[in-house]
Amino acid sequence: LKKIQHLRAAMIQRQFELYYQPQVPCDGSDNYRAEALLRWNHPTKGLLYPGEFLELLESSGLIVSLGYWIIHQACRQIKILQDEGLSIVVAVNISAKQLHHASFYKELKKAIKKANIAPSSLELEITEHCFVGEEQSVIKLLQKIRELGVLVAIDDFGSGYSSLSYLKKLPVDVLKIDRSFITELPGDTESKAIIQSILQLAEALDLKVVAEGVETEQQFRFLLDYHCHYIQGYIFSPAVKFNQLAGLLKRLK
Ligand code: G
Ligand code: G
Ligand code: MN
Ligand code: NA
Repeated sequence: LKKIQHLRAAMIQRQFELYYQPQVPCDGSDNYRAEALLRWNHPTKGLLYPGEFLELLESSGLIVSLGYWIIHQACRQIKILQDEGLSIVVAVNISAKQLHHASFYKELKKAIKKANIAPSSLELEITEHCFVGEEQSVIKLLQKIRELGVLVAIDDFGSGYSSLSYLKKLPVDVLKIDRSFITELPGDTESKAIIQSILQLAEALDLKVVAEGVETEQQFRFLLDYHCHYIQGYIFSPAVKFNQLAGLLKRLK
């Protein structure tokens, strides 16, 4: 309970911050992309990662209101980058609780309008947990979100129960290959086969693929050889503060 109060106080005192990790296009184009990742500037413990507080944010329900701040903040920061002449897509993680909240669509629309950005510069990363028990309503919601022009990505793809048939029904634009498969490259035959099939499937369904957690030259090579679209990982950069992002993206191009 005390911990929940700390979280609430942290929100009020604006101790949360969005960091950004580049997703580098494999074709050398300037289609810049980045994933927004939440950080907590704790007054005594220093910089905290979601692993230390996300579960409590979710179980307490605080993720809903903080989540709206996250979306608004990402939209404002997209606008700043666009005003600097950078065309970028920013992906924001959305928990099941946020997506299922009654005002989600309305708030999303409001954030985009208020920041005055193109809806297509925002992407929502959802996981398969979002569909559990709510499949039809979530599909309808995602359809509306995509009609607005916002992009939708499936995060941690391949790690859950996603069967291939369900992809047919899902209104999505991007698959993010789960990091566990990338980690096992290049040695692991099964991981290789799974990544190859995800890339083939994506091509057939006209989806883009982001590989995350890419750390080594060999992993990068493999993904290039099999025509992955975007690479995210420490091989290029960890998530950085917003004010470092534009310079970083230009250097990485
Ligand atoms: O860098 P990393 O430790 O930031 O992030 C760990 C996990 O925390 C990510 O896999 C992601 O699912 C989750 N996460 C990070 N930022 C956010 C956020 O802004 N909102 C939500 N709902 N989850 C986030
Ligand atoms: O939401 P999601 O699980 O996609 O968030 C990405 C997570 O992966 C974040 O915690 C981020 O810090 C982490 N990450 C990003 N790139 C790498 C990497 O190259 N190696 C490892 N170990 N983690 C990474
Ligand atoms: Mn993610
Ligand atoms: Na992920």
